[in-house]
Amino acid sequence: MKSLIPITQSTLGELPEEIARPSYDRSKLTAGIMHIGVGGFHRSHQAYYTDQLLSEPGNREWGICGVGLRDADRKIGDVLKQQNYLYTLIVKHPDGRIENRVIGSLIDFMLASDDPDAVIERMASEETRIVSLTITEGGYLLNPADGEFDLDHPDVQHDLENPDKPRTVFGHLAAALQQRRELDIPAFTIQSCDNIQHNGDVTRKVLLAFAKELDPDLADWIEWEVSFPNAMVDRITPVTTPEDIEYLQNEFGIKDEWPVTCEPFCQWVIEDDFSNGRPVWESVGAQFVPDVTPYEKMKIRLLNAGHSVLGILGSIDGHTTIDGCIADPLFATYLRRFMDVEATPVLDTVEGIDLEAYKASLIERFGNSNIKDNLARICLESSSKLPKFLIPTINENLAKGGSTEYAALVIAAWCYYSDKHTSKDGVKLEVVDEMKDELHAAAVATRKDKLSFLRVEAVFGDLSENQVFTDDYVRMIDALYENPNIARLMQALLF
Ligand code: CS2
Repeated sequence: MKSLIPITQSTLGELPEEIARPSYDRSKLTAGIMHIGVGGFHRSHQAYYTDQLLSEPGNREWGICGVGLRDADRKIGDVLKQQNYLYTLIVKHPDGRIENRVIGSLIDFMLASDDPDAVIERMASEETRIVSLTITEGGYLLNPADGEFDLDHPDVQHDLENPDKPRTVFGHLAAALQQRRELDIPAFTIQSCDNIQHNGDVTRKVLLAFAKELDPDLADWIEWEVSFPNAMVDRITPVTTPEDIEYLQNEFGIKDEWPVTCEPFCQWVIEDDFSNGRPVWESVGAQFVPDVTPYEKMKIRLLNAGHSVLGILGSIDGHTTIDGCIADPLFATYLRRFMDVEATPVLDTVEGIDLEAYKASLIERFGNSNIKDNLARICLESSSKLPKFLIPTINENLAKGGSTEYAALVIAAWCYYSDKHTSKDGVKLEVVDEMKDELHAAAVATRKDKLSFLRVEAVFGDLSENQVFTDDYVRMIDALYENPNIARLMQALLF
């Protein structure tokens, strides 16, 4: 058998012709960007845009140094290092066409749990001009009930007591900014790439809350000197599977231990507010706008919430992927109805944005049968996602007398899911959620108190006190616990 070509800088020239690869000299790049949270999404999105930009003349200062904060990131760091930080982006079109491209914008990786000092020092260095983040919705340590930073979180307390040996993102950012301030080095921009409305504003609020506790002068300096541009980010990126690795081996004889697969669609809408320069990402398709609010709200309330609707209902029905749900007319119709009747009426209409076309394009993207986006990924950490994606739509509809029953069924189904950890047919569902135990206990208690799940205030706020909502919800809980045939309940709402 022919031996496989490992992906490394020195073997790029041996790759089959149809694999695109960096045309630029990577040895000349410097890392103007440090990125915390190098998962699939960062690699299919920001690193992809940046790779395209580096293919244009100039821009050499905008390479990316990845940062992992947790010991669990060690493995990815080792794989990346062994591949000289190169990896293959496998873009799968709905018609079956596949484009493969080796991405070269990542040029280094540091593991903070090994040596936080080195990470802080590099962040504090003049070369670093942007620190970007994909730390997931839960990574901002917000208390969903009041939206404030959770200063009592054990890791935050640790960082306040040991500012030189931080564990959290915010501890690292504050320590690095403190050094810059002392050395009179201009602040870097902090650029959130997470699915949170006003992700920049949220990051600012959280970092300031942390810094105020640490050193009020530093907090003042951050307030003046650091920019936190809001942004909407979008590209569906399923979890990498062994099949993705085998595909590259079998089709091209390439050994890439951590490729990433994604859809062709890609969007990045950013507020142009950078304190220390920025890449001209607009020359490779990003949009810079004065106010990103309508874009991010539209995306989070339709795409991300739509994913959660399918993820939770679909898992109970026995579906396993998003495209599998969309191929089922009941699920496709339900999703569209939720979007039209509940999500859209509480979105602002914005000139230049055609919501009808956007919704239609989402159904098409979700239906891409070459993207096997597992419902398990979608349901991961639902307790951090639903307060951002779905619950605001419910609250806003309740405030103006709008419909909430399509969403109520999702919450009732989530209670059932958290209680049983199985589909309607008893097939096990793996639950990965920081609040798994609490949600399970609250869901189990439904037998005694039908609102017990809704009373998890950290997720639902005061939703359990709204009778319009609870009437629907209790009706659905009764029906589900009597017979978990979710399709029947979806049908009853639709027709
Ligand atoms: C998904 C997102 O995490 C989720 O539940 O909705 O990861 C989604 O695929 C991306 O935001 C697409 O841009």
